[in-house]
Amino acid sequence: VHPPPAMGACASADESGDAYIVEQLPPNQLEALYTFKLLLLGPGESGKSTVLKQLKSIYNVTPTQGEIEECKKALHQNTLECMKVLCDQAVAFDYEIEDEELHKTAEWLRDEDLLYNDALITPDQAKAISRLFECEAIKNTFARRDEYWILDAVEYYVENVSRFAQKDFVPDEKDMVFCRIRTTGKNLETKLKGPFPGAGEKDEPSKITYEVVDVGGQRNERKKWIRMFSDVKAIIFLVNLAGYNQVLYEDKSQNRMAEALQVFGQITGWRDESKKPMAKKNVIHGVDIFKNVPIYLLLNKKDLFEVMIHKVGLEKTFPDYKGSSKSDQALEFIRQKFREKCPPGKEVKIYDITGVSRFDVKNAFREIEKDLLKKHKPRIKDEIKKIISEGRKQNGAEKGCVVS
Ligand SMILES: Nc1nc2c(ncn2[C@@H]2O[C@H](COP(=O)(O)OP(=O)(O)O)[C@@H](O)[C@H]2O)c(=O)[nH]1
Ligand SMILES: [Mg+2]
Repeated sequence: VHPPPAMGACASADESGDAYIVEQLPPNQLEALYTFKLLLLGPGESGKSTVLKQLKSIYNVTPTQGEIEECKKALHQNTLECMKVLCDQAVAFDYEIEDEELHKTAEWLRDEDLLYNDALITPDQAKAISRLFECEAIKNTFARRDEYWILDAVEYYVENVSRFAQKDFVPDEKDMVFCRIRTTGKNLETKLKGPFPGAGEKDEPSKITYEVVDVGGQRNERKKWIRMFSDVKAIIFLVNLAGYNQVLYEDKSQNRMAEALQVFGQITGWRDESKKPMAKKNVIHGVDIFKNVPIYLLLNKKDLFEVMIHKVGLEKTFPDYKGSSKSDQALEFIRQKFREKCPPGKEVKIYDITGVSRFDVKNAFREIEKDLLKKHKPRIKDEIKKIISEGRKQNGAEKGCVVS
């Protein structure tokens, strides 16, 4: 519903008349046209929630008291969970913890109920955890982290555990980024509003809005993705680069990058032509809805990847890799693997980032924004024209003048 254009508008059906009427569009209507619903997709732990946290910080959405409290609890739980995994795994690897005190700490951490009672770590427990992390058995276990599942931020949690355990501890921005809360159940839609990029033309609003949907990534959450598909203006697909050397949380026998490639192929609508009848069954129904939706691929956790690639070659997961252990060569190989999971004609823009770095997320998002505007502008301009012409007709009818 638009206000009637100002007097004389029905006489000026030329370009300048359009611009004139555009200025009469209420700002909220123009802003609504420049509202983009973005879907964050990717397997569990690829970094969707981390990227969203960074975007919130970039768009000055301050965390609520509830979120800060939730983060505090999560940091304690994350630390305990990591330590529990390490202690269990040390036993599985037959690494003996000789020191009696440390052994006791390890037994406490291995208790099945540890993660169910939401207990916060005390300062004494924090000290014990730090000591335990430094002992031979746990060090050796940690060195073999590619053989079992563990959260990626282990070191951050252990390094900061004594701070977390302080009575008056309040998580800072970095803690907020590093805490890991599994996204389950409801999908989290976040509104981000910022200044419109660039100089701003007559038919552009002063603000641009993003509605970012962060969905659960684990296998059991993926069925819900399909319901989020309507009205999506872009998909941001996250992949954990370090996943070439890691296994899944929900299936310890599955390599994380293999899983990411498969899910990515489902989203782009790629079909394995060599297995036509089979492939159809495996495809999430409805991905064709994404045919015209731009997909941006964020290869995340570059920090971990760059360290890892010097220790474990890409050929471990991709026997066809013939390149060196240089990270840019390996990275290009991975990019190519993902490009190959796009159906012919589907272009995907790829950025590699360290999601825990605000700077990286900001830069990548600026590029995405630029591209998104370029892609959607023709459609938005058409919609504006439609609104104007309807406004004219309405105005003409009201005034009794005929507009061609
Ligand atoms: N080292 C490192 N850790 C990251 C990066 N991005 C995310 N993480 C960690 O990976 C874990 C999973 O991230 P999260 O955003 O919750 O993944 P989601 O399941 O896709 O939402 C968290 O512990 C993050 O702190 C990164 O770029 N580097
Ligand atoms: Mg999440």
